[in-house]
Amino acid sequence: MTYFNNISNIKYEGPKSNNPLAFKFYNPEEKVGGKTMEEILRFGVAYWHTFTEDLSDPFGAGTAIRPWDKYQGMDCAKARVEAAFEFFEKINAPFFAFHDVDIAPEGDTLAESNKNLDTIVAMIKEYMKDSKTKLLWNTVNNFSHPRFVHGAGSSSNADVFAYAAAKVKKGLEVGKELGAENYVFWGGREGYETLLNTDMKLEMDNLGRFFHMANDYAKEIGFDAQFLIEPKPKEPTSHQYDFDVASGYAFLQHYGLEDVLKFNIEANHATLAGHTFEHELHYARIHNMLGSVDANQGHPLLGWDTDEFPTDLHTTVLAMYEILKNGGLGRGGLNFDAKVRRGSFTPEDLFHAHIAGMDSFAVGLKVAQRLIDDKVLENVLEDRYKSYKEGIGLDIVEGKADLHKLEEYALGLTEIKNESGKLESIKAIINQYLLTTFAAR
Ligand code: XUL
Ligand code: CO
Repeated sequence: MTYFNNISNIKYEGPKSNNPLAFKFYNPEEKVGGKTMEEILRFGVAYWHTFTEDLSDPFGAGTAIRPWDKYQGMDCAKARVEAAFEFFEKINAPFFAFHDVDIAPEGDTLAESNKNLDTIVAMIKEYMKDSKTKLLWNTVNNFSHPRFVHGAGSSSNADVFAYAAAKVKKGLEVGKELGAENYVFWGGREGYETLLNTDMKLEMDNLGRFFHMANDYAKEIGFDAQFLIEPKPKEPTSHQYDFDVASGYAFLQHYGLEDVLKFNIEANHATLAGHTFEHELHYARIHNMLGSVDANQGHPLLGWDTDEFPTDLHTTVLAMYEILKNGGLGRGGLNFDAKVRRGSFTPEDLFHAHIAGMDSFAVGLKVAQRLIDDKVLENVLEDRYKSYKEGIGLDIVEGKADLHKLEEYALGLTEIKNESGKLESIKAIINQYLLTTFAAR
């Protein structure tokens, strides 16, 4: 059975193409800085937004027209797998990602849920044999069901902790079975609403224990995926324990987990935390903790996780700059944790959305590579911090200065001269690179 009958494989046609069902900038085979775009960008399709999401919002019912929705229960889950692999091939996706409940319905008991999962995982495994699309990561949904009302690994109820742990155990087995490159932990409800009824220390300690147990079990079964933690400051809880990369890193260090997990950084989570996407990528990169990316964007006027497909080119340039400076994403990728808008309800919109996102990151990649080749931002930093290359600055960075020495130096200063940070000039140069990279083509 096929589901996207009026759509053929999406091809690269170049910037002059008028075909909405073609890539204008993403040319998978094109080399940028020695590697193909496909190798660098490692795009992933998010199962939940593309095949499970019905596009409902708090004020209205779902609008999505999905040909597989004529089926129910396990039949629908099976139809989704067929549709997913047709979509992966047509959009030419190297990767996909899912939560347990995206691929198989939960049963009345854990054993029944696991049985449903086994059936669908076996089917996915069969489809993967004839597909180039690999599993970027899987995870388990330990936040939607009412049992997780007080959290999962940080729940006040030990039975829920146990249930959540059992779901992760199964998730790790599923990841191993399907050869997942990574395993993600997004702490959907790992936080709290109010300190009036919360033992924060116990909850955080338990969360630390939860990650160690998962790591021990992954080792036990020989599942060697990279573990990733995905920070988000709020939503659904008002205080999430992994607020952003900085607080997440402190948490990992405190619980001896800094060698166990890296970060899966989501653009919209970064902006919800009051950071830019590039801030979060940069913070992870300079600590060698950048693992993977959930590629989306928020709405500048809305204060919640709108999960839009990424189209802001300025942001994709700065994101790809960080990723290239990181030496790529390793086993990670750019997973479109993004959904079409409620008004974009046709199956075809799923293609338009992915094309827009893939093209936007392809532009970002090419512009960022040019910025790096021309050392544009490296020269800015070199010049701005030159005072640390000699004299008292060099003494400071080499640890040869103490407060006595610095006081003596400061007393001898007759004037302190600062130089311009040239911010407007730098922004104009980035615009120039953005506009000229494709101008001649
Ligand atoms: C929620 C979110 C999740 C994680 C996986 O904001 O980003 O979809 O990516 O659980
Ligand atoms: Co995400």
